[in-house]
Amino acid sequence: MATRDLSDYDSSRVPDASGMRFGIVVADWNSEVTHSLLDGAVKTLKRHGVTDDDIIVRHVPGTFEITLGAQWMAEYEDLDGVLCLGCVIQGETPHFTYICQGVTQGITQLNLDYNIPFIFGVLTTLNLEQALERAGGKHGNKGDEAAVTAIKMAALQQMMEK
Ligand code: DLZ
Repeated sequence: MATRDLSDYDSSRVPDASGMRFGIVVADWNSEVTHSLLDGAVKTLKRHGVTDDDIIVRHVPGTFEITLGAQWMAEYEDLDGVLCLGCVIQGETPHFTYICQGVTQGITQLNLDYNIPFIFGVLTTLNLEQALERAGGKHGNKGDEAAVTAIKMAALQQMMEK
């Protein structure tokens, strides 16, 4: 299997994010993984110009709760986008499938209902090892990718609004 860092990106092609304001909703289930995603997302937002004051972090118990947490973010904060971070690891029951379907459909619906981007930064893996590899391990950090995607989408909206 390839060991490519999936988070590789050309930082010169990421728009300047100074003045942008983002919410991050992070699930605390599998926190060893999700808190690394959070660290990556915050560092990447700051690297591109977002200030600490413009990064609002809220924790929810599990990935299933991300959708409502993200909706509350959009309702109660003035934001350019919301990053949704979670990690669902396949177990022995179909629970995995239901949580993945719920959060995928939930975040998709939020993107259509609100006029800001909601970024899907949820790992869905077969085991903990695969998750850790994508949360600061050999495959990069999905939190970094979520941050870059959020900035690009917010910049696109600003450009189209003009
Ligand atoms: C219940 C559950 C299970 C089995 N697995 C995960 C998981 O791998 N990742 C995750 O983020 N959350 C999991 N949860 C919790 C659900 O997301 C949710 O918090 C509960 O079902 C309560 O609604």
